[in-house]
Amino acid sequence: MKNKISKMLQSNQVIITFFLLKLCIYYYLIGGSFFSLLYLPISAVIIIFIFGHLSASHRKHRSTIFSVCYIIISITMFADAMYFNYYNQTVSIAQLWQVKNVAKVPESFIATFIPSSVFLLLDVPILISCFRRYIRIAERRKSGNDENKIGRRQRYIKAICGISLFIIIVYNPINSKFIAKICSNEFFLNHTIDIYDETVGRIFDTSLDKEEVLEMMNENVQNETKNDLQGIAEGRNVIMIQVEALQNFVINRSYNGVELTPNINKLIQSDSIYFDHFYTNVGKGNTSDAEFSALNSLYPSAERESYTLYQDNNFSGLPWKLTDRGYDTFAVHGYEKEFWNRNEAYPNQGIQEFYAMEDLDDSEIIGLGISDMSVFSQTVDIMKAKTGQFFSFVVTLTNHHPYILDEDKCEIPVMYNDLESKFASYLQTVHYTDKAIGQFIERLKAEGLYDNSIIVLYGDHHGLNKDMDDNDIYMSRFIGKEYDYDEMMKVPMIINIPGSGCTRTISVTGGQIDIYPTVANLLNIELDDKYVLGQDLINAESGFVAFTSYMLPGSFVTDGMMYEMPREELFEMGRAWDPDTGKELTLDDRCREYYEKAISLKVLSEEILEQDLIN
Ligand code: GP9
Ligand code: MN
Repeated sequence: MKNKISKMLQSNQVIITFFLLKLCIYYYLIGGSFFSLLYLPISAVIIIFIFGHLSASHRKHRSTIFSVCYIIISITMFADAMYFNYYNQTVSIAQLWQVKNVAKVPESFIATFIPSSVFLLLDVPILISCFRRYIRIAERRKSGNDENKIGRRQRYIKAICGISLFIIIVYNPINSKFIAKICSNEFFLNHTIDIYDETVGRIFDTSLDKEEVLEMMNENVQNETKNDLQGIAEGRNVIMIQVEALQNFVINRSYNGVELTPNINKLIQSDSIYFDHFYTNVGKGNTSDAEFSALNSLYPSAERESYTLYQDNNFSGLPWKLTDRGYDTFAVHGYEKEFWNRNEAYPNQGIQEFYAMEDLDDSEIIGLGISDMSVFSQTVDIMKAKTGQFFSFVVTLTNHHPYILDEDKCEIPVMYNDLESKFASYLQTVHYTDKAIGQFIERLKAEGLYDNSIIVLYGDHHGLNKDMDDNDIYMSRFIGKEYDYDEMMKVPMIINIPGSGCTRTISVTGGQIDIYPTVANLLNIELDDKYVLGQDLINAESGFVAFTSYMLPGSFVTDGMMYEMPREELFEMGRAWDPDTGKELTLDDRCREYYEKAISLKVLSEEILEQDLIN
């Protein structure tokens, strides 16, 4: 028996079977579709080709070379599976930086982990030892017979042919959409292209010239001519609150008889403009990208956090405009200064002071950092010390994945069906954050800081990923329709102007990209900068938001239509639907135009940032 097993482990069939099994698991974990059936044999051929070449070679260190290759392949597959679970995309070498950030949020990392992805690593020691045995036996068989010249030549010819074919496919000289689709999905082709793009490709990147950028701006950015509510809040303090993972579905809703966000709801009811078709447009820098977009009206990079990529760029967004008008500008966040590179990025964003965990009283910690209640209370103390007008930017944290809250603070009675779910934990932390916001507003009133301010409050991104933690099941039950991107990407935006008598709901489509121009109109700030990609939503007749993360570039939402770009990156294979009713829409010319606009806006923002065009 022992002998049999040992023999089996020395055969190349076993090694190949392991390869195939691993590929099946891999393609399943990265959203296996009908097309995976096509990618799988291609990956199998490539992996068998590498294995075959190495085993036939007479190189001294071939076992070591194979081991290193196989470890790299396996780790990349594992990273892809994890990353796909969160972002709906495979990983790029541009995101190697994320390892550092992930290490700082271990609870979120563990909560994102899919147990079956372990299978992508488990076979590594077995397979490496199989390969070593296989080589040893093969060597013994040859016993001293050096590879002859013909054999070697044949092996080299095969290798050259294989590599050439691979390069031709990657290069795709006939520009075939079918090949392009394979290249963006098949493991080896996808990662080779990514490595090329991020290294050599960057050197040869041809950028648009300034005139072309401006022309694209004219074609793709809406220009409003009306001036409703212009200057209604001129000269007031600006209190901007970016709420961690606040989704729109909790607004004006009760759960098991308890109002989820009573304080935000109360705020909406008087002197507030509530934007109920408002979406997150973050890139890979999540929270920090929501900040970046809201402050500058630019789309963040689709690759990594813009706060690092463009930390030294020139900006002229909202904090700068207010600085020019004599405001004190400061940000408060209950986590480490250097997370998302905020400490380096804020000065060029026009934020003069940054109060982070290191500067604040950190005696009350919940989850990742200082509790929202404590952060808000300390923010009021900072405001009180200001003698002139201020712009305060508070970024909350308690409602952060995986939504951990001490039992004595959990006030939502969870129904039997939702027990132990991430959905229920989320409701608890949302309710807590809402309470903290309520206390903050009361405190502002008590300190005489409320009446002469405007409050801009919005969510940064989703809290419940539709593809994780069975969120789709719990959410679909709660919202009474299929939990799709239209609800996942929707966050609330509220602008409260105390004493204005202005209470309304605006349903035109908008996103974080529109915050700066919308607030600028209320404060009577002229948008003299050329590079503003959003629009004032109060005076807008229609709206548009492009997505780059969670939904692939090319995806968008506009009034009455949402479109999801498929992984195959072919417009025709995407899907469009009415974000309100869920009704499927045809992929007509209008939809294609919007898809092209979404791509143009992404390119435009990249050009503005890469070329540092803002003065
Ligand atoms: C940490 C906070 C959370 O500083 O911004 O970031 P997120 O994980 O949501 O991007
Ligand atoms: Mn966040």
